[in-house]
Amino acid sequence: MKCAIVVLTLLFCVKAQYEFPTGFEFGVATASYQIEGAWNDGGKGENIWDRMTHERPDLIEDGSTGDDACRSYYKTEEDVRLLTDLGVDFYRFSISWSRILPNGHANQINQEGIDYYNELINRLIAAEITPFVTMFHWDLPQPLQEIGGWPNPFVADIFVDYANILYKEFGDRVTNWITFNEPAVVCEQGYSTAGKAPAYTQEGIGGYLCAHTLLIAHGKAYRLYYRDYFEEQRGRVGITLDSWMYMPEDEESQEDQDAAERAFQFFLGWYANPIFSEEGDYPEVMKSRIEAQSQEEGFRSSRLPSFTDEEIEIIKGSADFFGLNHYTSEYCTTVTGTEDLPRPSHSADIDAFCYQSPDWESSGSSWLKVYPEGLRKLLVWIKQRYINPEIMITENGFSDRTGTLADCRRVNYFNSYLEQVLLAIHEDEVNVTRYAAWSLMDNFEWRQGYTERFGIHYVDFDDDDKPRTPKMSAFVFKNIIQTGGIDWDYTPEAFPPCDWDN
Ligand code: GBH
Repeated sequence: MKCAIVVLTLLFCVKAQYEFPTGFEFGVATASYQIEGAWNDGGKGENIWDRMTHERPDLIEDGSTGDDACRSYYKTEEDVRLLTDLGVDFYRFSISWSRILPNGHANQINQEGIDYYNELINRLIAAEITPFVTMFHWDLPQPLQEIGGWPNPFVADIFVDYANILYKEFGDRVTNWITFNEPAVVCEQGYSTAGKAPAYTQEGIGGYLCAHTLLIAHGKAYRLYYRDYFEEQRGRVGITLDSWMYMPEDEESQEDQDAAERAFQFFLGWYANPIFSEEGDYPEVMKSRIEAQSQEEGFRSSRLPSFTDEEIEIIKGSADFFGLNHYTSEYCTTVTGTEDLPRPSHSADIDAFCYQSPDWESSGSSWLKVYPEGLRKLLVWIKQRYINPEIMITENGFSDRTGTLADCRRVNYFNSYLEQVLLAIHEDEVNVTRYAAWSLMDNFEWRQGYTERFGIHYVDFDDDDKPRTPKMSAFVFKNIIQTGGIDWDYTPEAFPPCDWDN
């Protein structure tokens, strides 16, 4: 017993010595469709999530929509007050394309939409909170879906026109831009597996076409900023990629190492290699495997489109920082029964079987299991593969289905994951400069509707006014921001202490 106490104290000392470096910034994140509501107010046009939730309620766990969500469209003052109370350095939110350009095209600008974001941005600046703006967090204008959405290559320039308007209207005050949130989800789930709107099921084809347009759109939007705006606005433009940590099931096995590597390359490398690697373009393993599979399947050419040399150059190096969303991890091994996987498909192309350890703590989301060490390993992986980029963690968080205010499990999640960030910074010298908790408040969790809650503020969705209440995690996060370190013993007033043994 004595030994255990000594060990615990030692552990505590080791943990307690690290602090976030001066200049490290904390924030919280949200996305337009998940919080704004006002789906048809203020001149906004229809987007693909409006369409899907209205026409296919069966695809949403509780049959709900984002029509009202958290009503943030009407609550800029209140939301900025929550942010001020937290003491965050920045607020990561997204702009609804259909609110700015109701039909998706730049020929018709909706002034009311511009006014709304101006109000939000100005309030943030008055509160000394940096606006960190995502241009696209999944809510494509419906008229652009009707011309095919992202698999249509013409959508790239239509996006660049939209980006141009955002730089022009907001760039005098917004100097932190993220073009896309999680392209792998947009493309693979949107166009191949129906996990997100528009819920197409063109497996092995749709996702690759979508990604191709999206990468070109990103590269061009980045170049436009440096051509026309940087000199005056002096901002930064990046992209947010999502990744799990993929680990070999058996560390000694070459086959398992290769399986984890393929999973990495087909999810993260798909976007990171063209943008952040020395050579640019899709990862070799994607090019060769998809080519071979396509041939076997009788396609006339690879299902993975190829970039021109000029496109490779436009995309290569087109990010001033690496935005990273991370929640969970997986072990990978080789698939023996590839015959069972649909052909063609992204998963058959990968040919790896990845799964989560049953020992990891579960959450309110089927896919989210707690493995904090995965974040540190992933940060090191990114540092080594992509020339040590500046990494901003743009999302990390934990869900439950209860909405409890005494959310000790969420507090544990933040403390443990942030501890791993500290280790990555101090022991592995990973250049992490920002951390955003997902999310400022409970919100519309896509196909899970309002059943899964990620907020550090509770939202009462049964009340028409959607009131927000801080959970314990909000106070703990505030304390981390204030002190620059993690304190496991910190118990905010009015909450019972958490029992970390349970
Ligand atoms: C983020 O995606 C999103 O950016 C954010 O909008 C969202 O609210 C938040 O996470 C919480 O989910 O159901 O097994 O097919 C995180 C990455 C990718 C995780 C899709 C869930 C679905 C897995 N997400 N994934 S599954």
